[in-house]
Amino acid sequence: MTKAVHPAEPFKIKMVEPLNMISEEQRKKALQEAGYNPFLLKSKDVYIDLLTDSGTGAMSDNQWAGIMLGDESYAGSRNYYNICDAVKDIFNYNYVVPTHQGRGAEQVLFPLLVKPGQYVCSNFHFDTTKAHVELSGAIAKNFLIPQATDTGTYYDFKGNFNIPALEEFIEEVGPDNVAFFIMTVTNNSAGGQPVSMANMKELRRVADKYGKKIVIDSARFAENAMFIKKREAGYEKTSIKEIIREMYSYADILTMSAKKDAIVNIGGMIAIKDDEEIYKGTQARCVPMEGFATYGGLAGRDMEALARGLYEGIQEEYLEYRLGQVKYLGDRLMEIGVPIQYPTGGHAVFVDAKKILPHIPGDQFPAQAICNALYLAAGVRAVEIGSFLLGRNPKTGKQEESPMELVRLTIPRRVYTQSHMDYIVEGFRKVMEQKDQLTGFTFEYEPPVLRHFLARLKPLEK
Ligand code: P61
Repeated sequence: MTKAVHPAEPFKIKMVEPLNMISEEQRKKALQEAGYNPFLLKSKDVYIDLLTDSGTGAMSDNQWAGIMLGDESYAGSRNYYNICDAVKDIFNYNYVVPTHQGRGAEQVLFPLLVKPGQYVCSNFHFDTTKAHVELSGAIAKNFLIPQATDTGTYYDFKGNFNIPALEEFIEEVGPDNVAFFIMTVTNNSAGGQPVSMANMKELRRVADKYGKKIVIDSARFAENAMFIKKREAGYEKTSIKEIIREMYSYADILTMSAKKDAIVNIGGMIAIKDDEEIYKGTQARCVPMEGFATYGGLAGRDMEALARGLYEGIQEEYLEYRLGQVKYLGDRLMEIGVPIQYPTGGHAVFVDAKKILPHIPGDQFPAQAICNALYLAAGVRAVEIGSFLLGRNPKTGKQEESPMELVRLTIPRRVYTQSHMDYIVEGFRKVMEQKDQLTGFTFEYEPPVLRHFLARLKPLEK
């Protein structure tokens, strides 16, 4: 194993936000009051916040300057056209409908693409995506590759769509029962793992064979492009923008939570390559749900920050630092014996809780047990990506079996430094010392949809 190296930041810090550390006694109380669910903690009680990389990034001086140029016209704001220009330039897509965030794009778009009872097929639906597929009356089906769940073994593109399994499934249920394909880049639930260009091309072949559309769930499109540049033969010298243009040439539509790779605190969009009918449909649905079709729930100033963020998020120097910081944390955790999804993904280190706590079964949420222990030990807030997040089968009400039980240490963009990463590692060292004493959790309150946001838990006896 090579020694972990933290990359130098390609920026300097002009504004700071103080952090607060409460005592261990106070953390115990805070966690109890939060029903052992880190989503219900108050952020003032968190020292380092790794809950998500969504909307938590630091905007640049250039983006803040753009905020002052917000055109708050109800219709036809110039900032909307700046997004359209950026999207045309970066993705080569012709039509844009802004939305307040990623799930806004999903709720506007999906009902236009499905008939009730059809399947939507993905390399992996993130939870809001799955929820909106189901709300539109369809069934979400995931096609991970086997390497994705073998956390300890290196594979370049663990995020790939399992194409042979997809084709077999289509033949089995019949093409008419499949609505469309959604490719998530990077594959968040598999560990922020990238999808290769070859895999995208292959999905296009299958889509053409059956006459299906491809949507790219684009939250982390730039990180995915950087992985292609670093790992896929033939792309070493290709610019990130050219890689992105090729990725999107194989798809038809994108939905985006711009709160990730476009480095804004709020925002999202649907963009469409050239299908005017779908564009008109999304515009019409956007109006009652998100807002007029040239602002979609965003202020003009938010749209300007987004247009500028799209360019900042694809800078190669920045992406080198970004992936390097996440790798540093992963390497350091491995040095102290923490099993992780290897190699590290783009936005987070995913710790394999199944391996650390083999005594806690999936339906008692082992990864949640580690999140809670980490908060108590160090004031670090992580998030469970496993059975707790996955939820129940909507038909049978049974807990779905999660292929992995992961603790996600999600790194906000341009926010934390090497010392913070080192501090997180020390927190984990403490958790590893107590691992055999940790117990599972059960529900005290379980909401019917996207339960993990608001659920309350209680610890089980040993
Ligand atoms: C995240 F705990 N992700 O990873 P919106 N697609 C993809 C996402 O990662 C994603 C969305 C669509 C979040 C925020 C989050 O249960 C949770 O802008 C690949 O959040 O609406 C969001 O984009 C939706 C965290 C979402 C959660 C749901 O942290």
